[in-house]
Amino acid sequence: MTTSVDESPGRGADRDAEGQQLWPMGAVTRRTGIGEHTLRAWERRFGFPTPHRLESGHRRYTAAQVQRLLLIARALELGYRAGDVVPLAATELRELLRDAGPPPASPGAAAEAAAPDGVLEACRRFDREGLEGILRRDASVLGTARFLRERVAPLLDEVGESWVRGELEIRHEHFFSEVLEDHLRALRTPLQYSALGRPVVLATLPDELHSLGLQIAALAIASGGRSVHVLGPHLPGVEIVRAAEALGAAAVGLSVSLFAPEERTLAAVAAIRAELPAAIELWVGGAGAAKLEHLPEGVLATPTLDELDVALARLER
Ligand code: B12
Repeated sequence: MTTSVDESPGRGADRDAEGQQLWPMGAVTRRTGIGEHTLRAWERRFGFPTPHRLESGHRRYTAAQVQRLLLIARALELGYRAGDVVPLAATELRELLRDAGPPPASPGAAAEAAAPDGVLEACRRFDREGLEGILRRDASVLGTARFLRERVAPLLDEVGESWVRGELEIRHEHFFSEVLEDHLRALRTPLQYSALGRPVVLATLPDELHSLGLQIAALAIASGGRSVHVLGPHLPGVEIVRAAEALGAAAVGLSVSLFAPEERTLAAVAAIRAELPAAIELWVGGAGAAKLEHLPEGVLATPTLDELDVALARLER
């Protein structure tokens, strides 16, 4: 893990009074691997990180806070406990990381640290049972919201980066994606029966094969009690519109990955918005949505699950 903030926070980037760029929570989570729930818990418990708040209530973090969080993440990887390292200043953390070796890890910390390795190893061995076991345990220990934010999202980043580093092959990534999709579907199915309200319809645009975002968003929506229909990946805009009309949808949600070309995505989104009845909202989520500048009018960017929660709460009213 690097310890410098060298990425742009992307769309939704605001500036503080000094003109310093501020990071939305989803971007901080992706950059540091620290879950949104954990960030909020540390804020309450340790007073760090205390973000700027937008009028909407959304949190925005400074580059210095992100930098310190990266150091904390590194210390946690080494087995330090949150209570010992979150309150430390960046200089103290740097000293700790430079001078000290890993402390004897507590059993809890060891289990936390072992999780990504266990998953990667299970993928390399095509060990479906082992992988399902890890996912089942994490989902039941953490509950759906935390499982999605603190396990699934960091694991996908880890799998993607392992592939880039050549530590996992494409066959392993496919294997992981399939097992994860099955698991997310299995968690959602029982919730579908009690879900209420006009549904949210989820799909990806043509040539976008990253469908896990749909399953993640669908589970988040169903666990909030709202009905949801997943139409799957690689769907022409006109088909999405017709399905949304037929289903009496409250909203259409598109999942856009980092792979999606911006111009083509914006054109496709604009075409769908133009065709879609005004009463049906159009949301664009996923890491690729965070990069899109100038979304057409009437289209809402929901790049993170927190933003999805806000959009869902608004639908209720
Ligand atoms: C799994 C995966 C695949 C799988 C997808 C399987 C599947 N069934 O989905 C497979 C193997 C098919 C695949 C293929 C490819 N992939 Co790929 N893939 C990934 C990986 C590891 C995870 C993607 C993912 O699902 N992320 C999780 C998403 C869902 O998280 P998120 O976007 O942040 O979304 C969050 C929220 O916004 C919310 N959300 C998501 N969608 C929506 C929608 C709505 C409406 C809402 C409200 C919320 C919401 O859910 C998430 C919660 O955390 C990423 C690495 C990564 N870290 O993303 C690479 C990655 C996206 N792939 C990449 C590439 C290059 C490819 C290929 C071109 C590889 C190749 N040479 O063939 C192809 C392209 C295929 C295509 N045409 O689309 C690159 C893209 C880089 C770039 N900038 O272009 C990445 C980033 C890997 C990397 N590090 O380089 N990939």
